Amino acid sequence: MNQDELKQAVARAALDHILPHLESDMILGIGTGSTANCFIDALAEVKYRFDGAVASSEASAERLKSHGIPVYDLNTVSELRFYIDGADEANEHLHLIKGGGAALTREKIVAAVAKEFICIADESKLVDVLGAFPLPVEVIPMARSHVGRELVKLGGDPVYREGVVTDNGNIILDVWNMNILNPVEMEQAINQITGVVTNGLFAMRPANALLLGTVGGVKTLT
Ligand code: ABF
Repeated sequence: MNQDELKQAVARAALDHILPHLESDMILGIGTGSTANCFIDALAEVKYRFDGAVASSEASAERLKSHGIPVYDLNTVSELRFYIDGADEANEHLHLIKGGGAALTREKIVAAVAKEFICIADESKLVDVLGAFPLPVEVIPMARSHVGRELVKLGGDPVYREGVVTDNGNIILDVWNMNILNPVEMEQAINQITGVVTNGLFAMRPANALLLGTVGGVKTLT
């Protein structure tokens, strides 16, 4: 199986996971990225079995709409039973690094609302220690240099992601060389820096289930 096939397999497994719970008035939280795209395409097959979705990015909203799936503003929705999204790295505690696609803030908001966060990824994303993937941090543009200096004090090497403006009008710093042994503490420490909007560590609110596409089949970690 190649990586695309693993993504499709894991997307299909996530659909199987939620299928028995779908209800006609249910709204789903849907993430961003190539694995989430596989899930959106699979979800289209059962679009009459739920009401619609909240998307974590404009790109995913467009993809959902192209399949005829209604997209709602999160402020009009009181409950999300499921949030299905990918990740850039995951550990066995279901702590994640997300935000390679620059949608981390909206992803974190949707994850905060959702009852159950199902993370879908191919097995290459599972690591012992988070941080080989550069940690994305969304920053208010005028705070870029200040936040960069503070991230250096935390042990990282921040790099400005050139040419990228988030859906919220902010910039991204990618922090290299972080060996994240305590993800909850690191998430909190970065959040404390003035000018940081969000960081891509999902440890205070980890995934509830991690579905991993492997050559031997889909493995579920909870
Ligand atoms: C989003 O998409 C992100 O948080 C993460 O950056 C990325 C994973 O993308 P892919 O599924 O394409 O590897 O979920």
